[in-house]
Amino acid sequence: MAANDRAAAPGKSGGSSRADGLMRASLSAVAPGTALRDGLERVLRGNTGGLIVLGSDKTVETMCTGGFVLDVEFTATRLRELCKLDGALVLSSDLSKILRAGVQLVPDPTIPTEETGTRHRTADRVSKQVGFPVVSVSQSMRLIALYVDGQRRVLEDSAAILSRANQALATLERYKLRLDEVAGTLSALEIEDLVTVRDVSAVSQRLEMVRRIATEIAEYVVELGTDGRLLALQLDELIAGVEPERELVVRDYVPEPTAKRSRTVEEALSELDALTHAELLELPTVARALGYTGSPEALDSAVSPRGFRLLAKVPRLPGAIIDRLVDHFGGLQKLLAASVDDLQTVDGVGEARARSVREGLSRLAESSILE
Ligand code: 3AT
Ligand code: 3AT
Ligand code: MN
Repeated sequence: MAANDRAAAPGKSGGSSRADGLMRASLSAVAPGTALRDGLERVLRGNTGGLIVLGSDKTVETMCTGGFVLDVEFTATRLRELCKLDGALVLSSDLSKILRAGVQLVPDPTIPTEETGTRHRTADRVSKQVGFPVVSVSQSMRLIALYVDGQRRVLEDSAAILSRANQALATLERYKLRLDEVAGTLSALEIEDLVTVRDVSAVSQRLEMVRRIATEIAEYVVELGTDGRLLALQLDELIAGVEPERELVVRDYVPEPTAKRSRTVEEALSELDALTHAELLELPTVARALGYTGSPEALDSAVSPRGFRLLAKVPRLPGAIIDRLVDHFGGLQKLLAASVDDLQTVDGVGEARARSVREGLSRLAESSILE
């Protein structure tokens, strides 16, 4: 079912398509803590069943026969009462009003549906035809399902989602520890100018893994509504800085364009994003996504960072200045060797800032010594 679909497709972190966005918005609209979810739970407990269209336009109106027009403010208790009627409910698109109750919906019968039972076949067809989400509360199976553009998701209770989310959170914690390790090693190697493609690929790989499991947890957070608040806090704390770091690594190491291969930072980032789960586990594949040759021997070739990532660790240094520093010195080693006077030759770097860059880099160098 829904949960298994998600677990079975860990490869793509994506979630960028329009349908996914609508599903996420719909899950959020029926998440615990919303009046709509409260109403749906009441219908479920009341055991009457229900069919609710979450939005209205011309197409929905032409699909409605019978029943009556209400146009009253939405409340959970009204939803429950009106679901006692035979037929469906139509809500306004902002979900603030109940527009119609007791209507028979007549969607295009040629729209294919795999569902059985008239309520569920109708829910599926209407959601495909009008593009609004449709919710069914099944009387016989006692569950709430959300139909969005051909996808069906059963709403689970928070305890079940939380137990999966907590498992994912434990995985995230382990991934994050490992990421911190390899990122620390990379910093130390950068200071000594001993970085290989392998080290960079390992950090990119770990950043990507952390990011993917975080995306999965973010989906649970949406689904959990108010029951996911604590989870959201834990997630935010664990992934603070991961997204910028991912880009900084690429900016540090994406190879200079040559005749044979050239890759922009954006291309490298989207190639990393596009790797399947299995591909992500192979360092040569990750190296290729970054723009390197990616043969096993090439993994051991030396590379030097431009310095974006370490400069970003210097407190209160604006991005524009970082760009200019990297541009001027052309690499981390030159930056590490630059004196306060050298640093001041860069536009926008006065004496105070030059000192703070100098001190910041020295401190990083001291704290990053390899164990
Ligand atoms: P359910 O959730 O449907 O079980 P409800 O609170 O929605 O309960 P209903 O309007 O469905 O209540 O009414 C169910 C029956 O309860 C109908 C009637 O036989 C009895 N009932 C409700 N109110 C009264 C009352 N004031 N006096 C006597 N019987 C009542
Ligand atoms: P249950 O799992 O039994 O709740 P179902 O898909 O088996 O759902 P049924 O054929 O048992 O559906 O119908 C149950 C109710 O669903 C009957 C009616 O109130 C509502 N319903 C079914 N089709 C429509 C429709 N086209 N428009 C409005 N309401 C409908
Ligand atoms: Mn039935």
